[in-house]
Amino acid sequence: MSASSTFNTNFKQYLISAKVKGAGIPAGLQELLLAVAHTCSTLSHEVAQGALIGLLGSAGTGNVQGEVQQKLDVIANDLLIDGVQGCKSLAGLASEEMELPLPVQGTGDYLLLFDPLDGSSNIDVNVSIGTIFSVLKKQDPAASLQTSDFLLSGRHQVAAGYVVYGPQTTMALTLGDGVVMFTLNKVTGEFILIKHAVEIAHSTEEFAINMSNMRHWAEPVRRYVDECLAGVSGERDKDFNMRWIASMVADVHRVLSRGGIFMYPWDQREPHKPGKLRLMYEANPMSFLVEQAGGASTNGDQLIMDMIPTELHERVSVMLGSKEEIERLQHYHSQV
Ligand code: P6P
Repeated sequence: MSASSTFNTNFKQYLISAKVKGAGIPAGLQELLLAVAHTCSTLSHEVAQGALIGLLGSAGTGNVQGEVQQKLDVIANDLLIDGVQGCKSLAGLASEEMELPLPVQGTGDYLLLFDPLDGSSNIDVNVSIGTIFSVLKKQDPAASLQTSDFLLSGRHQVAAGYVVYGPQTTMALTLGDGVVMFTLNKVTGEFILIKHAVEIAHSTEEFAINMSNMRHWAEPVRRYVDECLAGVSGERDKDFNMRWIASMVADVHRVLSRGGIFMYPWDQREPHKPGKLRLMYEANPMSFLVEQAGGASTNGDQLIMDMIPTELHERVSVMLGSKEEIERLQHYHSQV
């Protein structure tokens, strides 16, 4: 039996048949998610061309985060805006690459937030990068779009996912009733269902963190990592492996695929900033996926999806993955 004959549900067929708490997926949400998926299929092709079509390197511009934009950052942002703004169900969108939200012509009440191309520092060295997206519902559909419409906790997400552009282009998605994965068939341009009911093992022997920042970490993180490094002769009675791809989408995809813990915690390099990663369009969608897969996600003091945002581009300390590891880290933070 050829591999392809065992996977024959495309993204549209999945959305039509999916049920969340017994109810079907609203047509407007299906429309929006199909538009995101179609755009990411196009983006996958662009990313794969790289230097061949002059897409590597800096765009020579900066974003609201004060970061140098890569050419593909700008292209990805423009493609996503063009790809979804025709969706009647969309009320507005927000992007890591734009200071303010963008009202759209749609008359619906969905709000789309995205990091169009996360991990862009890896673009020029051919390491996996990805698109992260989150969908909220505007609480007051009749009113004109305000930034405050987006400032909802992660518990309000109705959908979240990522597309990782790696050896395969794979999408992970949650609609609030588990996590599913699709791989892009690059011949047909369709995302094909490859995995139902993704689950993260509650314990792990693998951690992911940028070790070069060790001297800057807060004590609870230092204690957790030291115990991992002490291995079988230390507190944990087992040896650990370490990974760091420096592309959140790729690191989180590994955690969803084989367990583990991903950390980008607060550190004292910029003490006034709570962390490097952004709450609304990186931490919240990834936390939704991880919780739906049986894991947990914290900033050390509280679950990330319980956090009430105060600004669109706010940053957050992120520790997510296998539940027992997150509980251990939360316990260490509670002792400070
Ligand atoms: P560092 C990519 O730039 C990113 O925002 C995340 O995708 C990734 O986890 C992190 O930054 C990597 O940061 O400091 O290790 O380069």
